[in-house]
Amino acid sequence: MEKLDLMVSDEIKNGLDTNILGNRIYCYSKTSSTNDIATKLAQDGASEGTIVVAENQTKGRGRRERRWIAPMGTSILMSIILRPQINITEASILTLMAASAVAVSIKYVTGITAKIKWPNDLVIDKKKVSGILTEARTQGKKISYVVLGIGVTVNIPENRFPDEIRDFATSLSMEKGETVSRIILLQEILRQLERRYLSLMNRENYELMQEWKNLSSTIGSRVKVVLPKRIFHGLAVDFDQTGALLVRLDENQVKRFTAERVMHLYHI
Ligand code: BT5
Repeated sequence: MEKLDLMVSDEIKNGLDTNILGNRIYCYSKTSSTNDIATKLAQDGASEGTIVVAENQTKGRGRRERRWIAPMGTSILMSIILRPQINITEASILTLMAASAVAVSIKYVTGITAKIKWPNDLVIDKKKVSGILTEARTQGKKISYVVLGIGVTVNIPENRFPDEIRDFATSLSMEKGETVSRIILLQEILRQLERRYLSLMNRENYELMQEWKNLSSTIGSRVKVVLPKRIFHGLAVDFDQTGALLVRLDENQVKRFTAERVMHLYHI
């Protein structure tokens, strides 16, 4: 019989060779949102690298309080506490770093190519398979902690795919045609993330940005950028060093968009 892939602390620790990420692991079969639990832990002084993992969330969320949907036991639902020595203006680089780490891990574990759709989605042939939610608490201009929330849809078969997301989402098992080990993928994500996090703390931002650009599906795409009160169309041409998107508008002027201002980005 196939071994059940349960997200329990002992399984996650078994063979995990990271130094920081996963040094404390909290696992829940059901919780509100792993980001909420991690935020509470961070406020109470939890150390960098503490992670919170759940099989099910009753209030799983994305940006702007949008819902994150993940049937019980199907996904990686994880939040990681970081205490980086960077300014708040640099916080969005953490999202990019996490997106690269997840894309590289998916490739390594499954062989599947996932691309990064700016700012925080991972897509396989335009269908979303993962989303990242970065939430930071600041003290002055400095960050006191960051909670990096990562959702990856791993094992949902076609016939169990929730109707709400069926048209634009996919799972790794659907793409691969077989079940994928969530534990192995989660461990790889922690490994890849730690490597990039240490590089970032060593100020090796340039390499991270290059990698991220190479993994991006947004650069070179025609895009529709939806802000709260305006919509822009153009060609996504580049990112700047803060991770903001540069779009050559149809009127030919280049406009810079930050993730905080953009409600939706469509590749058209
Ligand atoms: C995100 O937001 O993509 C970030 C998602 C982060 C989820 C993780 S799970 C662990 C941690 N704890 C949490 O509570 N959250 C984090 P955003 O870019 O706003 O995208 C949200 C949109 O993605 C929704 O409005 C849906 O359209 C779509 N969506 C929801 N569930 C999805 C799924 N399983 N697969 C693909 N798309 C989904």
